[in-house]
Amino acid sequence: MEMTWRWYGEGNDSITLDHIRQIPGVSGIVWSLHDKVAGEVWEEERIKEVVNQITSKGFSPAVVESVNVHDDIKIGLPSRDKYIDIYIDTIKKLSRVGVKVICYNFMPIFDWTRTELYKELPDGSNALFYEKNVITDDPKAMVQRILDGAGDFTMPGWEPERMAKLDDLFKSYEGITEEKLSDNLKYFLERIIPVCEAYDVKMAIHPDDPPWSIFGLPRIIRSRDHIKKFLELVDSPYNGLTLCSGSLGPNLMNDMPAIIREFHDRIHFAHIRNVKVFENGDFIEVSHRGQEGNVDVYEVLKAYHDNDFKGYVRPDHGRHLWGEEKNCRPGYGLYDRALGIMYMLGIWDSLDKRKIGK
Ligand code: DNO
Repeated sequence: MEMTWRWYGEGNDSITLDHIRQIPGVSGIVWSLHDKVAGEVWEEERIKEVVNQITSKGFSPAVVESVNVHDDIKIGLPSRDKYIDIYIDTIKKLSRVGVKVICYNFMPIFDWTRTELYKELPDGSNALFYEKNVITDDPKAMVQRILDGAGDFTMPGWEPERMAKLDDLFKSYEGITEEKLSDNLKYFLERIIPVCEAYDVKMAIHPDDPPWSIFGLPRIIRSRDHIKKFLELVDSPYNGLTLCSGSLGPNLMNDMPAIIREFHDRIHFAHIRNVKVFENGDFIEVSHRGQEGNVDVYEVLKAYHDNDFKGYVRPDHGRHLWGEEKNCRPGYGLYDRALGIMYMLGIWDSLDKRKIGK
């Protein structure tokens, strides 16, 4: 596996590339042009500028997270073709600078959703929390909560300009069932995957987070069966997965190691995160150590290791430690993600040694 770190870019992240260089084992930076909204053109100079920053510090720029998909593509409007053309243009440009994997999602309107960004844990740290009862029929109250909580940082998928048009967005999704959303995803994939094959860029869809429908919106990547159906929409290795243990994990029916063993050859990017699920279905993000939550991170890594996984991995969200929440993106502090890397590499190294009989 190739260990990576998600970095939001110069001036847009409290963590610098020099900080990241000091975390053992990180070979790649997961990046994006974070000011681009879905459907916007990515200019070559902007791409090169960020790639040069990354490579000048000795990192690989092979993974982009995300190139966001315009709502018109998800809804299936006639204007989708124009946005798919722009997406294809971006795939080609990214291929030319050495990008191998593009992470994206196909969640209507919202990206990942939490009800509290800084919920205190018993040890005094705090983390992202999801309280089922807070998700009511009123998405606007939810949006306000998230935007207030995020402070100066814009959360991916929760950009204030998009959120201002919430009523229109909800209206345009009326009548979009799971089946229609899946057809629209197929349409998108049928156009882009041949380009990905020609340009050697693998697409890696991110699962729905949380793995159930919210505000009545359809969600189609949230279980083993959904993944199987998704991979069959276009049966090419270039149509693959970002397998996120923390997104699928809150549904305890999702057996992560089993999903990895079944689909490992289509997983191009692994997000590894642990969540603790409470009896009432609420959940909180906890440290990567398996015992602290419901995701058995050892078994997750073993499933990858047994299958000789060569893809990219990143510690997904972490808790906020030692007061860093005052100055970091929610879920994207330095310390807990670095600790998570050391835990994961510790497991991986010992699995390596065992394999060669040491
Ligand atoms: C959460 C991330 C997601 C992910 C998108 C992919 O922190 O894992 O926001 O980047 O869903 O498009």
